[in-house]
Amino acid sequence: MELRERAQQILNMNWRNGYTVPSQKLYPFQWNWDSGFIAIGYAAMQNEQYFWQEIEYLIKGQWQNGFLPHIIYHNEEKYRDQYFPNADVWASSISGDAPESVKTSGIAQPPVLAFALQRGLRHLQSYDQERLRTILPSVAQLQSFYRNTRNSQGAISIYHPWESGMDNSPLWDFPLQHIGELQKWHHLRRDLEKVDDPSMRPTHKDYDAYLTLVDHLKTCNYDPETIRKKYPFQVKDILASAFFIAGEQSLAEMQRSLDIPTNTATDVDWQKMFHDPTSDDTLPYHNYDVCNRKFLPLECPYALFFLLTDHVSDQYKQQVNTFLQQHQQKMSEYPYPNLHASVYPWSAKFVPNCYWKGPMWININWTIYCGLKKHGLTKWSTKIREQILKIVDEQGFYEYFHPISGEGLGADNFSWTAALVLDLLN
Ligand code: 9WN
Repeated sequence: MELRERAQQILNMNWRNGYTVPSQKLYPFQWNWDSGFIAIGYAAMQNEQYFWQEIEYLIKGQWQNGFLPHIIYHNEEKYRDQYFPNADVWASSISGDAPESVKTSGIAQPPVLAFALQRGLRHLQSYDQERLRTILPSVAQLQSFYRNTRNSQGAISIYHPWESGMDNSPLWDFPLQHIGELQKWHHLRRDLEKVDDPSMRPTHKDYDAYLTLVDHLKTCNYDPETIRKKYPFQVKDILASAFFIAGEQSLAEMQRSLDIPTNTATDVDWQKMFHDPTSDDTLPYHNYDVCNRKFLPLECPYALFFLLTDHVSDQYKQQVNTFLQQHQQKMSEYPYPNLHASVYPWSAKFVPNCYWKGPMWININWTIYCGLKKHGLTKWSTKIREQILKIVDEQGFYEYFHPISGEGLGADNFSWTAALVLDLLN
């Protein structure tokens, strides 16, 4: 069967009458950034109904203050025992802003919605403008939430490793050492029963830290102002910032297309916000730990994400070019030398088969591809596109891939892998 048909079959299989689960076994609810990528896949299939519904179901979980949680627990009672943390752990109702109609988590994920919505619309041959008009205020509210509560001149702070989407990346090791005593929560985990090799998942200590942070957030009643003053994990994050800034642009363009006034941010200077003056890296842009006042360098593709944004300097583009040359050379003996690992094999922190500590993820590579293409760096974007299609064709629609052997790892029939393949084939 052709790649396109296999991808479509996976999305149809993971569709749950309004939204799509990331994978059948591991993740039984709707996840925020997964949904953005998945909606793009439906648009690339010209399935306009599923495209709109995926986004509308995501927005059902939006809080009154604009915040969009990372998990929307649709059909919560049916699946509550299959995933930890379940909705009760979050107790989102302690915030007066949480919706009553559906339970949600209390943290976010990279804000991909505005960018994904616009990319999806570009795939559709024609679309219902009134449906877009109805959805746009929620998207605008989400962007405003970030602009007003998480933002320092375009540098967006995240409050939890799960908010980054890259849960156990070594990026969070240092800030997690400074969150105080850990409570014991890991005995409640459900994920380890569902995977073949538990060593590929986060450790028990990671889970204790994740849930200890949830307790801290509940103590702040999920109130953005209280969190900003008292909460121990605050990191200015490049991926969240890049999607926020790109989202501002997407939102403004969609608003203009419908003659809606826009107030998106233009005073964004990410290059200043993330530049680490002590770094001699080819791309000297790193996440910044706000609580402990420290840059968090890691050999990983993070600094490439700014390509998603409109305003990049010629100097940055040259740095990117040099960085990609070096990357290709170092990867030359491996089967997919232009794909980016979540942590590069030459880093001391690299663990090839452990989740976000080494494996290659399709959404990360697709994001880099989009940025390279946007800025005309097509020599590189073409290679990434070809190798994403090749790895999925040869290894399957996995959640992540071993960067040295290419082997598919984690969940099979993974929704965003299928959706982003459809985007690339369009
Ligand atoms: C916690 C659903 C999500 C992705 C994340 C990925 C993983 C959850 C988990 O699965 O996280 O949110 O239980 O491990 O890290 O990026 O959105 O696919």
